[in-house]
Amino acid sequence: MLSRRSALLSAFAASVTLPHRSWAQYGSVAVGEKPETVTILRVQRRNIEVNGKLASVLGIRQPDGAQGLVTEVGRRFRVRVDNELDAPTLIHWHGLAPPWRQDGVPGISGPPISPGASAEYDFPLRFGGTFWMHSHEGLQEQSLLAAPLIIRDGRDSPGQQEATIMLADFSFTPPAQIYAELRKKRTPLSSRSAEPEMVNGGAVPSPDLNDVRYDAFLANDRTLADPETIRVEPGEPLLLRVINSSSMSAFHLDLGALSGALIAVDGSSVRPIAGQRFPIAVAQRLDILIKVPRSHVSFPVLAILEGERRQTGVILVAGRAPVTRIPENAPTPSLALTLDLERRLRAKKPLAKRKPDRIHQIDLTGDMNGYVWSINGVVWNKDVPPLAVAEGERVELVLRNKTLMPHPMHLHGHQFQVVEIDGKRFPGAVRDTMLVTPGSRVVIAFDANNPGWWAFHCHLVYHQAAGMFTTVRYI
Ligand SMILES: [Cu+2]
Repeated sequence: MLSRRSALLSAFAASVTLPHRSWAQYGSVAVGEKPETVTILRVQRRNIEVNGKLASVLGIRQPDGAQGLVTEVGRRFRVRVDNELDAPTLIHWHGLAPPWRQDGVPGISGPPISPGASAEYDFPLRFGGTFWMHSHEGLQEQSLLAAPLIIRDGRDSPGQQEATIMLADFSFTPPAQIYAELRKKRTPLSSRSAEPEMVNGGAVPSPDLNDVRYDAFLANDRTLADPETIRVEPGEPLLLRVINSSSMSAFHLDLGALSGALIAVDGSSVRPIAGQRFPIAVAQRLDILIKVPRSHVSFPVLAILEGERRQTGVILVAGRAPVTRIPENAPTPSLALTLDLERRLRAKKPLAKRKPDRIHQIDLTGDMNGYVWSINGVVWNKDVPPLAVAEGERVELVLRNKTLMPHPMHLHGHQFQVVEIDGKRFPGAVRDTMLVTPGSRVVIAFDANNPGWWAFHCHLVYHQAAGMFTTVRYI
């Protein structure tokens, strides 16, 4: 565990120098260039301990055990993914803007990687920030097939203290079984309250939040019964990179006695907002700058499940401070996530002011009854026509949530800006994943500058599997 932990924290990790070779699939290498440095990422099974029991999960590790990848802006993303599983897989680089064939979405960007096979990636990294990587194949994400992808840039100083916190939801029930239970017919609304059937990681009758009953919530693979403790330097600033890699769970990140400044969301800088609690929907990231107190203290950084008391987190330990046990339930249930903070966020580098050339109306539709989720009333299938865009256009997507559940919507291959919430126009955050709360109307804008065929979907893994998925295609 120790080596894995230090890997998560430090991780300018092992790269392997391969002999000069051609990159037939993804472009060529000029003759006389230095040998390529290729980072190998192995997709493999691994064991962790959850609630005192061994859990077999999946992961993405370098040969030295480092999870994921830390690299720098301006370098190329040169990676070989080795599939060491006994099933096909494909890894998506969440938040990056690669050529579309390297985006890692089976059936859209290309085929999955067969067991025992590899795939190669090579593209320039034009912007930095806190990103992540995860399987886009089936329900593998629920088996923790995800890892950090940190791209340092001019915002980072060489010796800065930083810690990455990966949040996840975990069940001992196999993902396919969780999904099958969700798909079973729901009972009518009127009789729901009388039936508290919350068994085996299966479905909870409530239609609004948290429709999977998880066995644990993890921060860097651990629960609060045995949390990760992170040593920090008293009196020094600390950058927290928080990644919500959960399949279904949104949290309130709680800094406890500390306060921090939110400086970036989804890797993109915002005008700093001071606070003690920040919402984080599925697939989103928060960069929070904390001033570590001068005294020798330990303090938890917690993530409280929305609408509930259950929580996870890590313990920051400044100097020689004892670590106190934090309960796995908060004293009071948290509220559902709202867009209150989102309305206050302002991009540091907004898109240029411009009228949209093209607007797509996108209704988020579906029903807990039968667990059917869709876009504009259509469950995703290969015959659904893509949302057309043309290179050079400013595109706006008008998202209206017609359901009772919040949906974190992720656009692949582009960074978009939040430009309107419930009729109020403002230059909001630049993101790659936007929460659309029940009943709300959100407008996001992007410049069509990355030709290809791209996924656009709800990032709740079972909603995506049930059909809340569509594509954007350049014409
Ligand atoms: Cu959804």
